[in-house]
Amino acid sequence: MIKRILLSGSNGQIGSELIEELRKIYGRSNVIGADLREPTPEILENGPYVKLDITNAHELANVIKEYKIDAIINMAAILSAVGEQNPHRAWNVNINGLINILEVSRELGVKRILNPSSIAVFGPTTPKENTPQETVLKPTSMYGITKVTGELLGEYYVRKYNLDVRGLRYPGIISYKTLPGGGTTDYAVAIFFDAIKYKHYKCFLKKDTMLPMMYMPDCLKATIDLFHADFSKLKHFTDFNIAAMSFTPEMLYNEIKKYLPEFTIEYEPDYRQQIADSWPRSIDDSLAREEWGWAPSYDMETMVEDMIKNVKIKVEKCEY
Ligand code: NAD
Ligand code: AKB
Repeated sequence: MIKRILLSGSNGQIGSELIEELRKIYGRSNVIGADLREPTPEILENGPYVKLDITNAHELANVIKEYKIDAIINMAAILSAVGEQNPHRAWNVNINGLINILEVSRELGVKRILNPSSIAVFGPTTPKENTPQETVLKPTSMYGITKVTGELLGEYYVRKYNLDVRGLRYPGIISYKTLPGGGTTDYAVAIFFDAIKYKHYKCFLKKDTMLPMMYMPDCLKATIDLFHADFSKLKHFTDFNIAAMSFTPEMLYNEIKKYLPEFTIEYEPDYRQQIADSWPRSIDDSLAREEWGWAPSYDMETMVEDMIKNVKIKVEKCEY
């Protein structure tokens, strides 16, 4: 039975929403948020939080002991676009931070670890359509390299130390509560805010760049369902493909235009185009469906409808 969870990276796009869902299930005081930032009164109002750098194994061990943590969900990471600007930092956080989590968990008896992966594990030589889970993994971005290494490290700890380590490959995650932290798929969030605020968006990817994407409610459901899956029944552990929808910037633009007819777009691809070109166009998630019952609820049309409604509210309240 899991009682106390440490959520590292709790201030990020996914962590800031996942923490609320976990607190509904486990109780507010039993989910400890952790991130690089000093705690603000607003953060502390919501529940326990510690300032923690996961690359510091000593600090991490102290937090696990102090709060009697028995599971860790690690959302702390450097994403693809920021990672290409500072590859060494990406390696340090995504790999040295992760190995600290695995080692400290093994030493202190943490029962379960969930560490997300990404479609960035795939590279230019991977089949692009309906990409299977088991396929060529030769990414060209530092972020992708750290994500493949992270999957393999997790599996190593399962085999070698019998540790319960799980993970899933998120596609680009779309949400409105916390802005994304520097990825290649971030355009699919920024476009909504600019459409509503300025009626114009300058896109950093080409109009026909098809990428796999997912709406946040499905991302949270997948994460919590895999976290709760019966580990003894899993045949795979750290590398589940999950999918919901795939679209290009032009397809998304046309869908948003149905709600905002004056909306215009221009395309000015930058260094992120090369990263996007190395990723799949669509994903085969049949193993997640088979092994732990994964199924998404949102497609592009229902996601856009919900995003427009909620981003309008945010913009009206001047929250962005
Ligand atoms: P994010 O960038 O929004 O948040 C990451 C958080 O980690 C930030 O709050 C940051 O301050 C924190 N952090 C960075 N370095 C840290 C350190 N050394 N110690 C403690 N905290 C640190 O990222 P996200 O989008 O929420 O992603 C969460 C996880 O999901 C990551 O593993 C990411 O690779 C994965 N993922 C995300 C997406 C997506 O589209 N959001 C897609 C695929 C995979
Ligand atoms: C990124 O673009 O870096 C992330 C991801 C797909 O891992 N959104």
